[in-house]
Amino acid sequence: MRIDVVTIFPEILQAPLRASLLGKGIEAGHMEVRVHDLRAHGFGKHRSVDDTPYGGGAGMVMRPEPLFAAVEQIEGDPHVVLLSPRGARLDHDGVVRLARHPHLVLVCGRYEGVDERVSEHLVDEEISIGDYVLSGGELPALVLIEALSRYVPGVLGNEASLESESHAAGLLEYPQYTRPPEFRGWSVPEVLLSGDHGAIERWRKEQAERATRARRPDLLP
Ligand code: JBZ
Repeated sequence: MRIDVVTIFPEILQAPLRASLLGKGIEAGHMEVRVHDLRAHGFGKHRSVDDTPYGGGAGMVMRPEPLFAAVEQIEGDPHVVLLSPRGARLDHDGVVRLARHPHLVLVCGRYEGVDERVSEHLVDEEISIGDYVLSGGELPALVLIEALSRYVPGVLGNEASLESESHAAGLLEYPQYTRPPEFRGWSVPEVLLSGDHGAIERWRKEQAERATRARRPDLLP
């Protein structure tokens, strides 16, 4: 899978893309991520990429020309995604669907938004990671890249652990414990120390259903 990111803040993306499992997957060549500085296509001494909104109003709007130039200089036939608060909310099914595209371009919005001609004629779809206010699409792009990386063979490392995870299975995870068996008087549930794998499996299923009912009833069938 190949991902190109277009942003005025490449430095927000760089360190997270090098770290952790994701960084290793990229380093190993399972996934290719390139970050493009939108200001390379900006106007004037300050390489400006924004301007005041027609019709008036507060804030600035991203001009179309730098965004079209940045995306159109990327070779291939990518699926172009704009990270935007006006986008469809990202969920597990959305990640799986986007992961089927071999080549994505992620365009990070900034300022008060992007010129509507970008949405209409450059971008294939708009995605939001959730209903809270952010300053730009860079962190959402990272969230999407990490979520996508789990569906790229080789990046996760442990393919078997994918399917059992929450959201993939439609339930929250059961509670996990590790050593010590007692901490400040709080004990690990006896069944987990019993060695009875059937009983452990039943307990975990029951706990996953209980947690989902209490915390995320919207996930239940
Ligand atoms: C996003 C103007 O740039 C923005 C601002 C907020 C924002 C995004 C881009 S993407 N929020 C989200 O995923 O919710």
